[in-house]
Amino acid sequence: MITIRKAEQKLAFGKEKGFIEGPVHLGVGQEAIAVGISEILQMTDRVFGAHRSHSHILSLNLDVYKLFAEVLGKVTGFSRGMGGSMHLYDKDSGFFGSTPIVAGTVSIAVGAALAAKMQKNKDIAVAYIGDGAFEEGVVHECLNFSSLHNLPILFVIENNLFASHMNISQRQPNNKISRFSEANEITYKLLDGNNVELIYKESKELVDSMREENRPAVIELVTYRWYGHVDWREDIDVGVERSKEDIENWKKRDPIARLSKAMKEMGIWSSEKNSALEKKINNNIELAWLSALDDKAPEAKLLLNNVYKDSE
Ligand SMILES: Cc1ncc(C[n+]2csc(CCOP(=O)(O)OP(=O)(O)O)c2C)c(N)n1
Ligand SMILES: [Mg+2]
Repeated sequence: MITIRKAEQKLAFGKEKGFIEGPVHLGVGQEAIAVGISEILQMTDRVFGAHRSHSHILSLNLDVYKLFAEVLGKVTGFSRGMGGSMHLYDKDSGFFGSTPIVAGTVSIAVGAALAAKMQKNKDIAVAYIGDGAFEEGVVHECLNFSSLHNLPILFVIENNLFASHMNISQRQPNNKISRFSEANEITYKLLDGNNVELIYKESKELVDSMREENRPAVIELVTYRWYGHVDWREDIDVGVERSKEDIENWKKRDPIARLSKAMKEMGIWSSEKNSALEKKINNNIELAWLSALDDKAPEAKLLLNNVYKDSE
């Protein structure tokens, strides 16, 4: 969680200082979700994300250098520098892709779950879905289809209460999104999205039974992003329901500080160990950033490669 946070904070810096060309959607404050979920996955599971997916890919493959290179448009990146922050892909670790089209990967995740069921290998698909993405019609078709056809797919709702600059109270009559799973007779859990231990335990229970029974499940995790919708700004000036006070209150529920405190109370962690770990991570992040900055961009003539299946 600390590595993911510091990597995203480095991207915030890189964007603000003009090193990064494309937009970066940061999930600082939401790290517990992907980390808690990824901990229970096996390498052959099929995970799909969207525009805010740095934590999704890093929690499967903590290669910060490859993420930095990708976001900086370098050939050494996860998608060879051709995707940027919103088109991340790392098949070897099970990250089957992200795209900026809101809810654009959810039906593909359902297809991956159908394939897993046909292959009978007990793999599952995971679709990360924002509270805004959940308002897309295709998600409801996906819930329906996966329930009817008994598909092993975990719909992970990252409910950070915002879709771009609009609070959920301006978009929905009720802020509990998991209520839609009842309509499709899908098991669901509604949890504190800033408690990594809880997320791990509760989703493990769901996933263990999904692997056996080929059923979908929904897990809704309530959280908050510290930055605004995109890049490094806080958005308190554009968000109708987002104030400095809200951000400060949510920072008190910081998933990393909470875990650290709980571990200290159990006697298995200390301030000294924490500082040493942070120092080591800071060094790694700095090295990864500097080497990615030094790397080359892909050659222009490669631009159309990979557009069609058989192109070189
Ligand atoms: C189909 C589509 N509609 C609209 C947009 C513009 N857009 C980008 S992100 C976003 C909000 C998504 O909110 P949510 O799913 O809650 O994810 P979050 O940004 O909170 O992580 C919107 C409307 C888009 N990229 N694609
Ligand atoms: Mg949201």
